Amino acid sequence: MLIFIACFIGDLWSGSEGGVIKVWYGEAIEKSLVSQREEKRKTSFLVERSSIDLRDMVSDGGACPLPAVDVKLLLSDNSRSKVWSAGYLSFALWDSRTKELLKVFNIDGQVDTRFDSLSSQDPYSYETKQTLFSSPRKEKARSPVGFLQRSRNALLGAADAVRRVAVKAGFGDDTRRIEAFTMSADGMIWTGSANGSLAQWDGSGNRLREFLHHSSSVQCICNFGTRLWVGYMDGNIQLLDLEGNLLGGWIAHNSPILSMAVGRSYIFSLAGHGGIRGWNLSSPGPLDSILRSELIEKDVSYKNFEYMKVLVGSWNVGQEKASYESLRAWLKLPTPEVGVVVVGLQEVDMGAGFLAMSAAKETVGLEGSPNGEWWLDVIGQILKGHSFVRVGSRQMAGLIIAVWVRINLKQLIGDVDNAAVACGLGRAIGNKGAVGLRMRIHDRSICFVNCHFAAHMEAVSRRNEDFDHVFRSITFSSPSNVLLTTSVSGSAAQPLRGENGSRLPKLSDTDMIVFLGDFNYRLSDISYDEAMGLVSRRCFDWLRENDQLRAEMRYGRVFQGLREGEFKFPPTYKFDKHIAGLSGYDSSEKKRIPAWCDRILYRDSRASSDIECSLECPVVGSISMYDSCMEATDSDHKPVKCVFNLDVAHVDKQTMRQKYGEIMTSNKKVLYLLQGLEAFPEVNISTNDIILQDQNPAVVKLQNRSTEELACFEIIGQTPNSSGTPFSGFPSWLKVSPAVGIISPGQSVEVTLQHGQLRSQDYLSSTSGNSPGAGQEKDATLLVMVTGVYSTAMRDHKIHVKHGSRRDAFPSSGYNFADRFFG
Ligand SMILES: *[C@@H]1O[C@H](CO)[C@@H](O)[C@H](O)[C@H]1NC(C)=O
Ligand SMILES: *[C@@H]1O[C@H](CO)[C@@H](O)[C@H](O)[C@H]1NC(C)=O
Ligand SMILES: *[C@@H]1O[C@H](CO)[C@@H](O)[C@H](O)[C@H]1NC(C)=O
Ligand SMILES: *[C@@H]1O[C@H](CO)[C@@H](O)[C@H](O)[C@H]1NC(C)=O
Ligand SMILES: *[C@@H]1O[C@H](CO)[C@@H](O)[C@H](O)[C@H]1NC(C)=O
Ligand SMILES: CC(=O)N[C@H]1CO[C@H](CO)[C@@H](O)[C@@H]1O
Repeated sequence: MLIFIACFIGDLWSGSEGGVIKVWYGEAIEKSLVSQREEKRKTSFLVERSSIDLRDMVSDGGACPLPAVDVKLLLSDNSRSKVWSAGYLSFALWDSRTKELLKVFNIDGQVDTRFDSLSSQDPYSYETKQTLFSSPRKEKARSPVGFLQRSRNALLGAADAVRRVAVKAGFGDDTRRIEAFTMSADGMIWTGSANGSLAQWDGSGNRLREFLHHSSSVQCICNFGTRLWVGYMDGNIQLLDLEGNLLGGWIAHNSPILSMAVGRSYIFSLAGHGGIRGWNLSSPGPLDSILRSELIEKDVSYKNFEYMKVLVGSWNVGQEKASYESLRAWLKLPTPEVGVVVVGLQEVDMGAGFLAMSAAKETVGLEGSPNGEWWLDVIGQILKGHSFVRVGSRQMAGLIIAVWVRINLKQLIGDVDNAAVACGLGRAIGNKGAVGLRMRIHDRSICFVNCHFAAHMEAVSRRNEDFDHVFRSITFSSPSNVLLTTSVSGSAAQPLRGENGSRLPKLSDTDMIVFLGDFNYRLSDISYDEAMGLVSRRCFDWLRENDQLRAEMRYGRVFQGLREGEFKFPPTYKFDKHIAGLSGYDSSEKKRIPAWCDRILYRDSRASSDIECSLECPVVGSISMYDSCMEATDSDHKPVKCVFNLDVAHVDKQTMRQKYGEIMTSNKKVLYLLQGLEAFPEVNISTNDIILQDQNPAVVKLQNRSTEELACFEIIGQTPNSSGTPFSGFPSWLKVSPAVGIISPGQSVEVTLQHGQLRSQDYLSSTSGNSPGAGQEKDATLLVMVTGVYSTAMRDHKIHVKHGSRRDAFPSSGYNFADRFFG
């Protein structure tokens, strides 16, 4: 069974694999719940027997008008006495009283008759099911043979399951497929598909309009009042009015929104990772902006700052393994205030064979290599002495990035996520490219990207392109949830977030980015001898004038918006190995001109350098050290390091909640608005007593006496108090239309009540004495439930309905169940 619902007249409908739809009769269930203990067995048997297989009923000698696809969605339309069932690309519409199939149609609203051919494409046969589910049970005996047999069966079963998934995917991966279903307060039906589109249908299955507001798959749709909330696969929620206009949207979770429900003045969302958040029903709305500005005014009371130092190091290790002394010299902590250490290495592993292998590994999501592990281990050893722990790492081919944090800061840091971008051959091989780590410090996201760009003096534009490619295409596995974590309870934080819809997980979203690595920019317009001359006289300032990177950045061609600290260290490339000091520069025939290949650049949340750290500009970094490490002679590059002073503004959530509460209860403008939201729409009912004769309709007029508020109404049956059962509130002999709706201020709605067809041959009446049969007088109590649009606070009005009849005039229709069960 994939879904079941309680239809308004108390029947249970269920949808299962392969297009099976069953109905369990409400009367039978009700009887089984109230009957005496001795009768329990009999009555539950009756429930079982009362279920009918609708697929069976509508099949005619093997030909079935219903597609054999899993029935994943069911919806009961009280007003029109209909049930919708949906699966994959098709819908079926049923009469909920007679269980007649009214219509089968596809997602375009076209009545389609080609379903039989579709279903035969699914080769997952009954036979396969048998082997999958029954054979392991037979192997209960725990003999060694049994074990082998079981393992074999398990393997075969797994293979089957994989095949089945593959087949299903091939069959069911159409992104137009239906994923969600709801009926809105105005009686319209809304569906959402995997391609992100939403469609509005009328009650008879005519497709009216289509909307596309987001490209992620719709997972659930929820309606309350005049608004629709749509939950998407990527964790976004969007808010629409009943005309389909987008009112707002936000990232609600960093995993799919599985379900939403309304309770009191909140809408709650359930995410795939199990988290639940509540969002105020009235938001977005005018209250938000007032709360936002009021809260910002009080920010001194809840604003806090975290200060720490971050050491970032980069080294092209040239496929060597460094000595302990080199590493110590490079990663020496200048002060105990350093709380985070980020290390990026290039050329940890190279060689064609290794690159091909790592490219293959990338495609199946594996990473790391023995050399990579060695580096992480030795650096970890050194940092462990200062109580650092590693919180994340990523390797792609020769590139590694890893982050260690001091143990006492670990609680501030989370959501570590990684990414990799290949820039080598065909942008597929990782000999050049980038690996990144993103993490949250307090509520802010900080991202470190270790890059290795194209080599060679003349490849400047290629390097610029590499940067561009990395910046644009780097994607982390989960969406940036920075703004999320500022949430106090959803409601409080919502005013602090941008109101506008989806935010793509792009690098530009992060509060701080640090690019480190071997960018490979060289010195241009200078000869080897000139350069060596300047180096030996330590005239690095002069040499810097020839630096390609600085020139390209001045022209705005690369690292746009990023800054670099002043540096006084000698060029870090290219050295003969194991020769100390400035005399170590390339002495080979190639005479490569020294260059500052290895650099560290950054951007924080400031637009300009004179802005102070605040909640609006929450991350401010400044450089306290930028240097190379001449002591390390293991590679042809020298390592570099940069120490940042980092200020992170964050919110003391407890205090902020308190301030929020104070504003909510004392601010005049807020109170005035709240009063408006809470005002309850008064609805008058023209009559509380209705007597129906035969098939003659009676009309009840609902009138909205409020001058401002919309009123939503829904008519349900009152559950008999004495029986205490959840079923059979709504009389099956009564048609009420419309049973849901919205009344504008000052307007009224006429609801028609009519004696409808009795459900097909009330077979239970023969076994129950008090069930009103045909021709007898019947009565029922209906509840007209009225709510506003911003709160679930509800008022109900009772209507008593009596029906008398002069003739026995109930046409029988549908299937004769009495014959089926008792005949
Ligand atoms: C998305 O799916 C709907 C049906 O669910 C379909 O009408 C629409 O054309 C599809 N849109 C795209 C872009 O495929
Ligand atoms: C949500 O909004 C309602 C008004 O619709 C208000 O009464 C309630 O206090 C709000 N709750 C929170 C937590 O903001
Ligand atoms: C937000 O949406 C409004 C209305 O659609 C639009 O005018 C505004 O420019 C948007 N703001 C941003 C930051 O996208
Ligand atoms: C609506 O109900 C109120 C209070 O019950 C009553 O005073 C008023 O006359 C009613 N108005 C109409 C039009 O029924
Ligand atoms: C059910 O009936 C009892 C007594 O008849 C009454 O006290 C109680 O309020 C009723 N409950 C409901 C939900 O109407
Ligand atoms: C019955 C009743 O009071 N109806 C009111 C509904 O609202 C309109 C406009 O606000 C009033 O004019 C009606 O009197």
